[in-house]
Amino acid sequence: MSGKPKLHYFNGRGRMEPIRWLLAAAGVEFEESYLDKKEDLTKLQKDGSLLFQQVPMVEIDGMKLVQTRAILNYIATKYNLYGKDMKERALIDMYVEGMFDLNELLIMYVVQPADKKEEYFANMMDKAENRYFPVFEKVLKDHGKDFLVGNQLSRADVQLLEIILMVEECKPDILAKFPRLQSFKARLSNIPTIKKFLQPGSQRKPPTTEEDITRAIKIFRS
Ligand code: IBG
Repeated sequence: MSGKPKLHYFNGRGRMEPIRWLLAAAGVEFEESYLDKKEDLTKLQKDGSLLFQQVPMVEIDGMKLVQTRAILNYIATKYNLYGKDMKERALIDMYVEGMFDLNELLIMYVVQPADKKEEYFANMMDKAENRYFPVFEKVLKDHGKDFLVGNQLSRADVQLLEIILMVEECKPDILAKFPRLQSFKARLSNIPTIKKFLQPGSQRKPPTTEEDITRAIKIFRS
C-alpha cells in the first residue's frame, strides 16, 4: 500500500471536488479509484466499505471515511487548516457552511430540467452576488488581512477560491463589484500547492458536462 489517501467516486466534480481541492492545497498526494458503472458502486456497498451505502469515500489512515463534511473536517484538522482555537473554528464553520449552500445550488443546476434552467440560473447568480460574495468581501475588508480567518490559510480560503472559480465559469465578470475577492483570488491562486493544482494535467476536474450527468445518473440512481 502506498500510504496515499485513496478517493472513491466517479470521474467528475460532484461532491468529491472540495476534497480533492483540500488535499491538493495541503500538498497531499492522493490516488483515485473511479466508479464507472453501477456495479462498481454495488461492489463497494456489498463489501461493507460504505457506512451509508454512499460515496464520496476516502481511505485514509486505515479508515474508510464517508460523508463529505466529515472527510473535509478530518483532512482540515490533520493538516492544520481548521483554525487555531474554538472561535476561529466556529468562524470557519460558518463560512464553509455558507459556501456549501452555494455549492449545492451549483451542483444541482446541472440536473435541472431544461424548462427550469434559466430561472434556476438567475436565482443562483443572484445568491452568489447578493448573499454570499458580499459576506466574504466584507470579512476581508473589515479585518484587512490576507485570509478569511486568523491571518493564515484555512479550509475556508481553499473552499472560497474553489467556489469563486466555479461561479466565474458561469458568469466571468461576477467579481467586478468585489475588489477584495479579486485580490484574494490572485493571492490564493499563487500559493505553490494551489498553483500546481490549477495547472492543466492536475487532478482537478473540469466543469461538469451533460455526459458526466448521464454517467452519474446511471451509477447513482437506483
Ligand atoms: N451526505 C452525503 C455526503 O455528503 O457525502 C451524500 C452523498 C451522496 O449523495 N452520494 C451519492 C451516492 O452515493 C453520490 S453523489 N448515491 C448512491 C446512493 O445509493 O445513495 C451524487 C450527486 C451528484 C451530483 I454526482 C449532485 C448531487 C448528488
